[in-house]
This record gives sequence, C-alpha cells and structure tokens, in this order.
Amino acid sequence: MSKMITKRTVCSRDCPDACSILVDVKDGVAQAMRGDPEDPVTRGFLCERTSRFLTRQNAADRFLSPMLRVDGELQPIGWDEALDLAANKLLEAKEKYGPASILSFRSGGSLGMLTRLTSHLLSLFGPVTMKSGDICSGAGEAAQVADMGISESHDFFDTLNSKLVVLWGKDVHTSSVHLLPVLKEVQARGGRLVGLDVRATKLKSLCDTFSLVSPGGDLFLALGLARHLFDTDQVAADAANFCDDFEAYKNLVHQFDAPGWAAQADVDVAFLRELGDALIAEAPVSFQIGWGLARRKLGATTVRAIDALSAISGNLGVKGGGASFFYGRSSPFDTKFGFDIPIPPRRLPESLLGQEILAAKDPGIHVVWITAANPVSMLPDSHVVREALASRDFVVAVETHPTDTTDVADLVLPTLTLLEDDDIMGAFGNHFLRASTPVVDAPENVWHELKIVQGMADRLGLGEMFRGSVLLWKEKVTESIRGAGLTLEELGERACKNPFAEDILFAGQKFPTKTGRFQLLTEIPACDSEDNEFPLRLLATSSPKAQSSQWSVDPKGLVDRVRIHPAAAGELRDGDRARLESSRGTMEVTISLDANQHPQVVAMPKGGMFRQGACPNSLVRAVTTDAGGGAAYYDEPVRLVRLGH
Ligand SMILES: Nc1nc2c(c(=O)[nH]1)N[C@H]1C(S)=C(S)[C@@H](COP(=O)(O)OP(=O)(O)OC[C@H]3O[C@@H](n4cnc5c(=O)[nH]c(N)nc54)[C@H](O)[C@@H]3O)O[C@H]1N2
Ligand SMILES: Nc1nc2c(c(=O)[nH]1)N[C@H]1C(S)=C(S)[C@@H](COP(=O)(O)OP(=O)(O)OC[C@H]3O[C@@H](n4cnc5c(=O)[nH]c(N)nc54)[C@H](O)[C@@H]3O)O[C@H]1N2
Ligand code: SF4
Ligand SMILES: [Mo]
Repeated sequence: MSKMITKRTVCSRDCPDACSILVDVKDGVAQAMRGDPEDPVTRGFLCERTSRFLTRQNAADRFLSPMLRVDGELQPIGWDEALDLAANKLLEAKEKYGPASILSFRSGGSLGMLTRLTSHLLSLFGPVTMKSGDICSGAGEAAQVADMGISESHDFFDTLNSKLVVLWGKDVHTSSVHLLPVLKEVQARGGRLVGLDVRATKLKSLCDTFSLVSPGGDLFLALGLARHLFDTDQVAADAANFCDDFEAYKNLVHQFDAPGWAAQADVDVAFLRELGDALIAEAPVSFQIGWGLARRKLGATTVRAIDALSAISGNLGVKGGGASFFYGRSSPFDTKFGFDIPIPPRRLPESLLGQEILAAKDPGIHVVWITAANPVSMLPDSHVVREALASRDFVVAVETHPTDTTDVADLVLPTLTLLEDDDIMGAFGNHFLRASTPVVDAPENVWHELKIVQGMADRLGLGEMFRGSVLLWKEKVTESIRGAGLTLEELGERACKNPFAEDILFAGQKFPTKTGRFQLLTEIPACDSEDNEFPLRLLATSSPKAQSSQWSVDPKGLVDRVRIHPAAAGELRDGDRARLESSRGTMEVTISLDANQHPQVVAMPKGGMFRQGACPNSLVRAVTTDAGGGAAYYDEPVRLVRLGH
C-alpha cells in the first residue's frame, strides 16, 4: 500500500471561479477533494457540486473507450478504427458537399484553453460551419462592449473598496460561491448589500436590503433609478462629458416618472427612491450583474440600462465602483496558438441551432463534431435540436459521460475529467490565471483532447501543424503572459493575477469605445407582449447540485420539481403532480409552493435531460436576445395544469 499524497489542480468547469483544488490520492485513486487555502479566491472551500465530484469521476457509466453506434446501440471500438472512421466521414463530406457541410460545436464542458484546438483543427481543415452568438453570456457581453468598448469587470477584490454592492439577479450561493467571503467582508467593513431577484434565494438573508422584481422588470427599475437621480439632481456633474447621447438617454429616462417605472418593475417606489439615493450617498457602488439577467428577449438592453445607471451615478472608473458582468477569461491568452485561422464560410446562431441545422442548404449540414457540450439538453427547443442531430449523416461527440447528445451521436470519443486534465484556465469571475495538471491518470483508453486532435490531424493531412506535447501547447497559449513575466511553473503552482488587468478599470472615465466616451442607451427595442393562455414564466436556473446537465447527486425528484407562488397556484397544493405546458411542449412536474418568489415565476433547476424524464428546454422556444446572439431562456410563457389525484 502506498501513502496518501496530496496533489493540486484547477477546476475546469463552466463556473466563474476556476478554483484551485487539492486532491488526496492513494494508489492512483482520488480519495478526497477540497479547496486550496492558498488560492485567494478559492480560500480552502469548493462548491457543493464539485465537492461531490468523485461520484461522477467514479460513475459506472463513464465512457472508457470510443463507442460506435451499431444497430442503434453504442458499442466499444478501438481508437484507430474510431479516428479512421471519423476522418473518412469528414473527408467524404468535404469532398462531396464542401467543408461548410461540417459543423463544429463546442460549449463549456471544460473551460480549458486547449479544448479550442478542436475548433482550430476543423477550421484549418475546412473552414467549416461554426456557431455565432453565445447562449450563456452573449447578450450581456454585447451590451457591455456597446457601452464601454470591452466586456470586462473591475477587480474581484476591488469590491472590498465598495460601500454598496448591488447583487442584481445574481444567485451567489449557487453560481458564484467564492464571491460570498468578499461580500461578507464588505459588510464587516461597514458596507451594505442590496439584492434584486425574481426569487428570494438565500441572498435575501445575506443582503441588508432585498426586493423582488418582476421577471424582466430590471430594465424599468434601472431606468426608474436614473429618473430619480435626474429628478433629485444627483446625476454625476460631468456625465454629459464622459458619455455620448446624454440628451437622448435623458429623454428615454423621462418617458415615465419614478412611480411609473417602479410599477412596471413591480417594486415599491419608496424602495426605488431609497436605492437611488444610496447609489450616490453610499458610493462607490459595485453593480454585480448576474449572467441570467441577460437571458431574456431584452437581456442586452437590460444590461445596458444597468451600465448606464452605473455611469451616470459616477460609479465607473473609480476605485470600488463598477458594472461587473464578465471577466475577459481568455483575453490574456494566445488563443489562436499562432495559427492563421480562416473565417468560417457560415455561422449558425447557437440560440436557434436545431432549426438552423434543419434549414441549412447549399450545402446542408452532414457531419457535426461536438465537444464539451450537451446541446440536446441545454439549448432551447430541445426536441428540435435532438431531431436535427439525429437526422445528420454522422455526429461525433467528445464526452466523458452519457448525455441526451451522446444518445443521438454516431461516435463517442472518451476524454478526460477535470481531475485528469492538463490545461490552462482563465476565469470569468476573477482575474486569476491558473494551470491544471493531472492528479490521477486517465483510464487506459481515455484521451486528452489534444491527443484526439493530433490523431485526427494526422488523418486529415494536418499532422505537422498539431505535433508536440501538452506542455508545448500550454506554452504556446501562454506566450504573451510569459512575455509579461509569468512562467508556466508559477501558473501550475498557484493562481497568478492576469498581468494585463488594470488596477482601476476605465480610470478617469476613459472608455475603449470609438469616441473614448461611455455609450448611453437611447431606446428600448420593440418587444412582443406574450400570450395570456400562458400567464407564468419558466425559470430553469443553476442548481447547487449540478453543473448544467452534470449532476453530482441522483437527479431523480430534483429535475421535475417546480416552485410556484401560492397566489399563482390555484388549486395546486404542495406535492401535487401537474402538467407544465408551453406552446412547445409539456412535462409532468411535482409542485412545491414558495411564497418567496414573484407570482409570475415557475422556478426549477436547469440541466434536466430527456434521459431523466425531464428536460425543461423541450418547453423553451428558440428565441434570440436583442443583441449578442443569446437565448431568451427565461422568457418562456407557461401554465400549470393539475393532474388527477
Ligand atoms: N433552461 C435553461 N437552459 C440553459 C441555461 C439556463 O439557465 N436555463 N443555461 C445555459 C448556460 S449559461 C450554459 S453555459 C449552457 C451549458 O450547456 P453545456 O455546456 O452544453 O452544458 P453541460 O451540461 O455542462 O455540458 C457539457 C458536457 O461536457 C462534458 N465534459 C466535461 N468535461 C469535459 C472535457 O474536459 N472535455 C469535453 N470534451 N467534454 C467534457 C460533460 O460531461 C457535459 O456533458 O446551458 C444553457 N442552458
Ligand atoms: N451550481 C451551479 N453553478 C453554476 C452553474 C450551474 O449549473 N450550477 N452554471 C454556471 C454557468 S454556465 C453560468 S453562465 C453561471 C450562471 O450564473 P447566474 O446567471 O448568476 O445564475 P443563474 O442560476 O442563471 O441565476 C441568476 C439569478 O437571476 C435571477 N433572475 C432570473 N431572471 C431575473 C430577472 O428578470 N430579474 C432579476 N432581478 N433576477 C432574475 C434568478 O432567479 C437567479 O437567482 O453560473 C455558473 N455556476
Ligand atoms: S465548479 Fe466553480 S466553485 Fe465549484 S470547484 Fe469548480 S470552480 Fe470552484
Ligand atoms: Mo453559462
């Protein structure tokens, strides 16, 4: 028996934090995981889902060799056979229909920079069809780029300098747990926290002040707060100098008075006025904007309205102030790895992927290569995504575990879990850069994504371009930051601050926009009102027990449970079974009554799969957000119908 040793790596999950993880390993098997106390963000603790990751690491259904669909069933095959077949399918499609008949699709299964090599290989081989937009953060990022020129955040620890933090649609306890210690420290230093959500999550008990907002009402709340600042002469004196379109914005804000805007947001006007005053009296203010806020039809406009409020209240470009949505997690890296990557011949919007695959012509989509993604369960209009993939000539999925997507794939190529991976990570919730290194060996027939790329490159005539060890590719992607003085060794040992991150973002109210000034919102795009037949709104959001569709516990009884306000429940009682219906489909659910949420909301976890009998996205129409190609997941009109006793 060998001794227990502790090894360090980095979590690659689609999460803002990118934690440093310590793993106890004995006889090559991971025994326990905990957060690295030396990582300033991780602070020695992990979230619930990754604390329980060993159940997933050791799950009996993990893919342990390439699997080919034969007579409807996935059967193990060897790597040579698998890669030969995949390469032949790609070469054949390119030859017969042109390279645009191949679709490359990648999502957030691993945030490691090296997973991008798959997209690069296919681009250099094709160029092939790619996705456009981003269903996760596209709308909010587009909003921030429009307003400020870049999508960046003031520093994670700069929030400690804030006197007021507005947690705007941010489920901190679920989705960004490592922000919690910072928020508690803000309070310990005498600062205040204000929470705004459609559900009173645990955030309500953490915050000094909390208000429910109507679904999507944040746009009106942000404009109402601005109206109050104009009415009370509290707008920053030089706002018209550092902002463009000041008059047009002012006119927009004056379309309603403060009570009018408050009514549309379903908040108390006294609360609106108090918060408006606090934005000035308790400056600097950090607006922490949740990613979910932008997953609405007017999602980008909503984020723009919050950005504008932070600008005109004088809270941008100052220590402790900011409108924080996304941290540029890949901007410090050389994500092209030195390649000259051709422009794709075509892009299909991610939010509409299913219907776009079905409709694609000249050429149609014949072969799809999917990595780090479960589009069938996680994209809107799941039935259509499933049908679209199931009807292609050949679908490859690079995966670790079975999903709704591997259920329709023709070939599954098994890859590493986060404990086996070897990669480079940025974070979308802080400015630290980290390198993962394997803490356990992968099973014999499970490959690093780079090795899969190299195996394919050899067969596609691009072998020379992709040669080299993982270390070499880690070096390539970190060339700039190594130039700025960081070494790969350091990145492997500890979290290192992005050397290019500014101490104060937009200092002196200088913005990297065309004019150098902040771009104010000037209008609200038209938006259809929705059908009364479906009076409620489906809100499937992050669960502490899962990373999207990757559950760390048995999801039975979790994925089909919905919470509704008693006032919206009609005859429904706790524990009743009901049918949740939208214009797209229906599913059976169990009711929990919850008075702590807005009466229009039907809340449930995201990440249910068809294979678990509950896929909320099968009810969600494919609707694109107002900018950035996001998906309006949270605007789906639904109703509940009671099933017999
Ligand atoms: N209704 C609703 N739908 C939503 C959302 C919502 O809030 N509501 N949220 C949306 C958001 S924000 C996102 S980001 C998307 C997420 O959508 P996806 O990124 O598709 O979500 P996951 O379920 O995490 O799928 C990732 C897959 O990658 C696999 N994987 C894990 N590690 C690796 C690896 O190292 N390499 C490879 N190749 N694969 C790996 C996992 O097993 C998993 O099946 O879902 C969106 N869908
Ligand atoms: N445990 C866990 N953590 C995760 C993930 C996960 O699946 N599980 N997913 C990760 C991913 S991919 C991402 S992108 C992020 C997502 O992170 P977030 O987007 O922050 O998280 P969500 O869970 O989508 O919830 C956002 C919050 O917004 C609220 N909300 C929804 N609509 C409105 C609205 O109209 N107004 C207001 N004011 N509030 C609203 C919801 O009630 C919820 O509390 O989290 C990451 N973290
Ligand atoms: S999922 Fe996020 S919070 Fe959890 S361990 Fe990974 S990086 Fe940390
Ligand atoms: Mo996401």
